[in-house]
Amino acid sequence: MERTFAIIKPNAFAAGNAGKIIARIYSEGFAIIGMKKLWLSKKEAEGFYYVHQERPFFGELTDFMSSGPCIVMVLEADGAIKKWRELMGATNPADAAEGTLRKEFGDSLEANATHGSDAPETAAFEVSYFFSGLELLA
Ligand code: 3AN
Repeated sequence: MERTFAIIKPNAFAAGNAGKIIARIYSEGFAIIGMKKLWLSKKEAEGFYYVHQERPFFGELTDFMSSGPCIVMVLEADGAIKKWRELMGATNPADAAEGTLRKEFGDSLEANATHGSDAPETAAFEVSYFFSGLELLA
């Protein structure tokens, strides 16, 4: 079993789509072993996205991620990292395949509804940024 880190981003939460996304996570066979609702501060969003700090969109991305509540989760499944990225779809909702979460719930490249770790090392960092071991209930 593998773990990955996921976010239901502020646009999807504000639009009332968190329930539909969570239902889809279960129907696709993931276990949700950690979950909480948070409103990130700008500083917390900057810390989470520090790998993108040199990118031109860093300021806008961290403004957006701290613009309202989101839901952070730890998902578990066989091959969870790749499986969750496939369910999310392409980063830009305009390029995302039919049936993916970003196609259905994404509004723009920035407000693309969901986040998912891209590799085991980033999953380990991202899980530990938001959750302690005690909060992960397998
Ligand atoms: P992914 O989340 O699919 O791994 P990354 O790691 O390339 O994509 O980008 C991190 C986040 O930054 C994305 N989720 C997206 O919302 C945002 N982002 C990526 N490229 C841009 C861009 N050109 N303009 C604004 N936001 C962007």
